[in-house]
Amino acid sequence: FAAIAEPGDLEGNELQPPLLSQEVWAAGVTYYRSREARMEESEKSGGDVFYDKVYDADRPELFFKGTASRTVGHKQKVAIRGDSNWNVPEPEYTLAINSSGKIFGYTIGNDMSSRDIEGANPLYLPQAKVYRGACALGPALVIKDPPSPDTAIRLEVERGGESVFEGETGLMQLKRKFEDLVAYLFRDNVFPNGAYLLTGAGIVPSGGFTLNSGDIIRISIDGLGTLENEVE
Ligand code: DO4
Ligand code: MG
Repeated sequence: FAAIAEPGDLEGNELQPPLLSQEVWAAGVTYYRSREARMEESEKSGGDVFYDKVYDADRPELFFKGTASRTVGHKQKVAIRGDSNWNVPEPEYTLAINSSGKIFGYTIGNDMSSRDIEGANPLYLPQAKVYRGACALGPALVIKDPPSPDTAIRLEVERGGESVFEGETGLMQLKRKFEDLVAYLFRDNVFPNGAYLLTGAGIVPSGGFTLNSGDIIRISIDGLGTLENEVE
């Protein structure tokens, strides 16, 4: 993998994820759009109230997302679960954190999610989120100053040469501070090899959209480049 100051030239090539033995974690419902989408998908199961509450709570939602064996890099294939019919990519600004809890770099994360599984019951969240090929990181670990609030995050899904989904958000919409998310993650916990933390999705495609095999997902973030993955 690559650890660089400026992404760019590397993006034409397939790359390993910038990950060895770190755990990958993710924050949830950190943008209003995610709160809205999760409340809709879980209304029937009665789970909507939990998403509403966590959006305003002091304690954020943090969940385990994966390990190197479940994570792919730039131009490698992400997967959708065989037992799910509603799958979306989630474009997330991602923090590289050392074993002392210091943020030292940034990358792009794709928090692939099976929305019918998480919507059926919030207790199914680990199954909706953690499976082989559920996470993509890259194209590179970028060592740089913290991003400015006007940083844009863009998602595009291409199918058969045509764009079938496009969305844009920005770090300005992120409700929580990076440092607060990291402080909660490290509370009474240990990460001897450091960790990655995806900071949540501000773009969630609406109900009618699901990924298909062969779709190309592109996530572009100012200063971090473009992470591209085909769906297996
Ligand atoms: O609680 C469900 C998942 C939330 C999430 O992954 C996000 O908001 O990005
Ligand atoms: Mg997410």
